[in-house]
Amino acid sequence: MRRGSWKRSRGWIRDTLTDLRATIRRMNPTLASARVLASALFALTCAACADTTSVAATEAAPPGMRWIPGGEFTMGSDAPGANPNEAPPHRVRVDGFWLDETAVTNAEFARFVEATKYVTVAERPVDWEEMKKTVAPGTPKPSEDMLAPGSLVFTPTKEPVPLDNLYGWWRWQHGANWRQPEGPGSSIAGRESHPVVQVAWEDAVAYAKWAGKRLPTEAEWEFAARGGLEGKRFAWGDEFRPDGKAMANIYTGTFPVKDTGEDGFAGTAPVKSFPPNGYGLYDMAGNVWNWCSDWFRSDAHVLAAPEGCCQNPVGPRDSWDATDPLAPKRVIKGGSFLCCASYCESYRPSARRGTPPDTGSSHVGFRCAKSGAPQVPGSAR
Ligand SMILES: [Ca+2]
Repeated sequence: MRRGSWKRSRGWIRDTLTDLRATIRRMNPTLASARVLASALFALTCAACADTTSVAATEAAPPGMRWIPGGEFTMGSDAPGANPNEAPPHRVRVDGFWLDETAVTNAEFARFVEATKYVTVAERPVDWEEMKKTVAPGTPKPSEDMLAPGSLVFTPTKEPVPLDNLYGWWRWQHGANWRQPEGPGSSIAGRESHPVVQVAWEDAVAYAKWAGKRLPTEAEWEFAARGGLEGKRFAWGDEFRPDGKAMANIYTGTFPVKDTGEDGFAGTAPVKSFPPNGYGLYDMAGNVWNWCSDWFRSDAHVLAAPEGCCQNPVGPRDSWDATDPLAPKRVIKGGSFLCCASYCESYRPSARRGTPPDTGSSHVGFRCAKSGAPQVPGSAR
């Protein structure tokens, strides 16, 4: 992966602020200081812009990708149960594009790392001499232990807890990364065909560039997730379990105490474990969230709707989350194995969430898109 000096500097700033934020979060659970740092990070990054990696119109079907024909659709939802950030629904058009039929797997990510020696955000050590240049003068150096790399790991609670505090079931785990998603002692052995997790947005972008691809926009992702259906609650229709059949890997049981695995899996599932949608895409609902290229704004649809039908929207120019206004976030879509109707029904195509781009976790992965055209229209279907 080649990176220019400016991008290298920006990436370094993001990395160091990421780790410092995690450190301060440990020292100050209120997260107040972390939000100050997040605000600084926001000032150092530019407005969202689509990476328009493209292919010639005559290029053969990329392996493992599906041609999404494009068209006009209703993005978002105000149906019962939809979150406020999904409204109002509004018309959007997207051009045809290629999309990975599955999330990027551990095996695929391992090939990328082997070829490039890439080190993910969660694996990088913190260089205090560099970091302190980006924080307020006089900021004391955290202890070496606090500066250790790590990531967020889902941890079941011993008993039911109020569902309004996600820190009840997420913990910062030193040593957690894509190779050992639950921290030291865990591994991806036997999970080669599972989606890679513990990847930050920056890691996903790096993989995509290496693969000659890009992340999908939120509009592309939602269009693709709908599988050619219009206005349906789920990627396959309006009934969650048609004929009693599990269609997605979600959380079954009492969240976040016990995942019963009633749908066949507690935790991530191998890709292609559930039926594909109308475009031949797997796991566009559940299993792992997918990073998108857009900045996240909780009012993005409110801002977009009055503009009329938008062609290939790339999302807002900046990030804003009404519930966490100082932390910049990127869009994630699709929900995960941790979603359930009692907590968040985010395996609906319109569901959306923002996540800090420097933050990986054990239920967020990604898949890649590619602009262009099929070799023969319809041949990839
Ligand atoms: Ca499950």
